[in-house]
Amino acid sequence: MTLAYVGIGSNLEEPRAQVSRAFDELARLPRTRLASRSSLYRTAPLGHADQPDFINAVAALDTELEAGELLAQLQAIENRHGRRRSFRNAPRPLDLDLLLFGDARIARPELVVPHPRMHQRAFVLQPLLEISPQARIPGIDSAAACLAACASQNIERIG
Ligand code: A4P
Ligand code: MG
Repeated sequence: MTLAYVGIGSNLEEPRAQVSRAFDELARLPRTRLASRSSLYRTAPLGHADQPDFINAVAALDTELEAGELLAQLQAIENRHGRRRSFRNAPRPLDLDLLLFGDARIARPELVVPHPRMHQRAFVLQPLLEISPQARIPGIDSAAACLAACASQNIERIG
């Protein structure tokens, strides 16, 4: 059994509903239990700035899946939400990122864990810390220390 964390993001087509549905779908994954869900957060877009605000959240999963199997399940959920892969950081109805997979460090072409940008993103770190105050990012630092370095990013808890 592995404790994994998944980052959820949406900024198209009723983002709050997309994120709520994503939690329900994560809860139904095979050989997996949804251990906790963060609040929802409204966050300013990072990267490509000319797009709507995001709703972000983080889910904790207890899973017997391998990391690659879990990534495939996340991509299947994204596709069911009408995800079209256009350009990097494009607006999207649903983005699911595998943030942490136990204390694993993975560097495959299709899967990098810890997620390589999570430690720079308040929209990941704040919901992660809400459900896991002691979280550590293997090879980097505690999530709390990383969040302290992202203080300028605009993020609002909306419940
Ligand atoms: N991939 C590798 N590692 C992982 C991982 N740990 N989790 C590969 C998920 N996927 C991983 O992802 C591209 C490829 O990354 C996949 O084929 C997978 O094999 P994608 O989801 O198709 O493309 P993307 O999401 O556009 O790119 P990327 O690099 O995942 O973007 P990010 O870093 O996820 O950033 N601003 C706010 N406020 N909130 C957001 O949620 N999200 C982004 C997207 C930008 N700005 C944002 C937000
Ligand atoms: Mg992604």
